[in-house]
Amino acid sequence: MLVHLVLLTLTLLHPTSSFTMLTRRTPTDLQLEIKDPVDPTALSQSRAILTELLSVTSTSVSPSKLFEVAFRLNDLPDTSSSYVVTKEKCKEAFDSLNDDERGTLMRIHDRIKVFAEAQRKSVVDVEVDIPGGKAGHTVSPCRAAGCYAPGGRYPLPSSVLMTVVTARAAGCPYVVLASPRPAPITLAAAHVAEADIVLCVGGAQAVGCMAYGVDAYNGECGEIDAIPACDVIVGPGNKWVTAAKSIVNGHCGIDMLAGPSEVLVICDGSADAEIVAADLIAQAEHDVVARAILVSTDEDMIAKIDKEVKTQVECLPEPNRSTAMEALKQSFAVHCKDMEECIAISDRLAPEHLEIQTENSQEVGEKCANYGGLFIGTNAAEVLGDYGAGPNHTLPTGGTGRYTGGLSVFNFLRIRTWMRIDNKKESQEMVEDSVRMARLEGLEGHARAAEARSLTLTPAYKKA
Ligand code: HSO
Ligand code: ZN
Repeated sequence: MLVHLVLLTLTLLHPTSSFTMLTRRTPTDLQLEIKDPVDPTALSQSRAILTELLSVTSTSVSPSKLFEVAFRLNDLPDTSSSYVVTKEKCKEAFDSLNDDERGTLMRIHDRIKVFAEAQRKSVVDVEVDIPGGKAGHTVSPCRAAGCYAPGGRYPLPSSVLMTVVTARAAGCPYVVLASPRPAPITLAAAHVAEADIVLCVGGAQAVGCMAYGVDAYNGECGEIDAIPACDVIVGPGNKWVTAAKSIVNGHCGIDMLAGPSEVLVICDGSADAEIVAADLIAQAEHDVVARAILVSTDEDMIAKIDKEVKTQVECLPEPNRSTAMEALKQSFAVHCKDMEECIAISDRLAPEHLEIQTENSQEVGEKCANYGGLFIGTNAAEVLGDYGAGPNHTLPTGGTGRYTGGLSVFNFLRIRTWMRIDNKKESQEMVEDSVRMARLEGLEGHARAAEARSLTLTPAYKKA
C-alpha cells in the first residue's frame, strides 16, 4: 500500500513518466530473466499430438490421421484440398509474381547463399598421420532436411529462404518445407530456395510429419506424396513447434529451441534516438510476446528514445500497431552507470539480436560475449539481417545464445571420422598401450582384440 502511494506520488510529481512506453528496470532486478525455452503446457499438448499422429503405424505418420488431427486443430490447407504443394506449383506461384517481387526474392536468396557457402567452405576434410597409418574426418550433409517457416501473424518468405537455402548450401539432397496455409509469396520463396516439397501444416503436427515421415495417400481426402523422415528439423515456430522439436530431438536433430523474438540495443549519448526507436518497434511488431530491450549509459537518451517510440508506434498501421503496443508492455529500458554494466546486462540476457549504437561500436561489440547475432553501428540495422544481408536470421533466443549460435550449414553437416593402419609394425606401441589400457579398465575382451593385432603378444584366447 505504502509502495503504491509512493509510486503514485512520484508519477504525479513527474508527469513525463506517465507516458513512458518502456518500463524502467534497474541492473539488479534482471536476475530472473532466463526462462525455460519449452512451455510445459505446450509440451504436453504437443506430446499428445505426436502420439496420436503415430497411433496408426507407429513409425510414420498416416495421412488419414494427419487429416483428422489437422482438421480438429483447424490447421487446414488454404486454397487447394491437398496438404502438399509440389515443386511445379511453387514455380507457378513464383511466375505469378511481378518483376520486383521476383527480383527481391532472388537477390535475397543470392546473398544468403553466398554467406552459407562461405561457411560450408570454412570446414574442410582433415587427414593426419597416426602410428602406422592415417586418420581423418569427412564433412558430409545429412540426407533429408525439414525446414519450418511460421505462418502466424505474417507470411515469412524470408524465413523460407533462410532455412531452405542453408540446407541446400550444406548439400542436403532432399529438403522439405512445412508452413501452415502458405501464402503465394511463401510458395514462391520455396521455389527460389529449391525446396523439394511444401507440407501445408503447422504446429506440432508439422514437426511430427517431418520427424517421422508421411506415407503416400490417394483417396477421398485428396492426394499426398510420401515425405521421408527428416534427419534434421530447423526453423523458428510457435510454442507448440518448439515443444514438439524438443520431443523429437534425439530421434532426429534440431537446430535450437527458439522462443519469442527479441532485440537488445546498447546505446550511449551518441545514438540517433529516431533510429533506435524504429529498431525497437520493428522487433515489437513481430509478436505480442516479442521483447525490445534498451540498455544505455545516458538517461536523457533513454527518455528521448522512449518519446520517439511513442510517436512512431502511434502511426504504425493496424494490426501491427496493436501487436507492437502489447509487446512493448514486456519490453523495458535499463539505465547503467557505464558501458561495462551495459555489456554485463546484455551478456546475462544473451539476446537474440544485439545492436550496438555507441561510439566505438566495434570495440563495444567485441567485448560482448553472449548473443545470437551482433549488429555493429547505427547502419547495421537488425532488419537488414532479417532480410538477408548474409548471416542467418534464425537465431537463439531467450538466453540460449549462451550455448549455441544461429542456424548455419553446420546444423545440416556431420563430421564423420575414420582411421586406417597401413604399417602394422609402426602401430605396435599403440597396440600395446591399448592392451594395457583395456586391462586397466577391466575390459579383457578389448585387451584380447588389441593383442590380436600384436606382432609379439599372443592373444589370451589362444593360450586358454
Ligand atoms: N526478426 C525475425 C526474422 C524476420 N523478421 C523475418 C522479419 N521477417 C527473427 O530473427
Ligand atoms: Zn524481424
